[in-house]
Amino acid sequence: MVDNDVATKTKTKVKPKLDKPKLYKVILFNDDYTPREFVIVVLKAVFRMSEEAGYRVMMTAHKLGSCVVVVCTKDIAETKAKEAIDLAKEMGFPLMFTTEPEE
Ligand code: TYC
Repeated sequence: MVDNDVATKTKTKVKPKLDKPKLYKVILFNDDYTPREFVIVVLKAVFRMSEEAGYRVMMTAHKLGSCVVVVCTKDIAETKAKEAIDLAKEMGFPLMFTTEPEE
């Protein structure tokens, strides 16, 4: 017998296509009562922003009425928005954040 019966196996790689997780925006809203400095404190503490980034986001909300703070997964967006609202509430400020799906 000739020894040429080399096995030729075809390996099929299974690569399941997972749906990309939908992304959500966290939106900051302006109000007439929360001090500017405190808005920056919240943005730095909850969203790990630098002073400069926090200032820019705060001023954008202040001038235009709202500003997107971050885009992330639904879970993280909802958790961060709640943390930020709670921190402001503790200090007696009506600072508001909401989440909404990105188009
Ligand atoms: N408008 C507030 C003030 O003049 C400051 C402020 C800025 C509040 C941005 C909320 O999202 C905000 N004290």
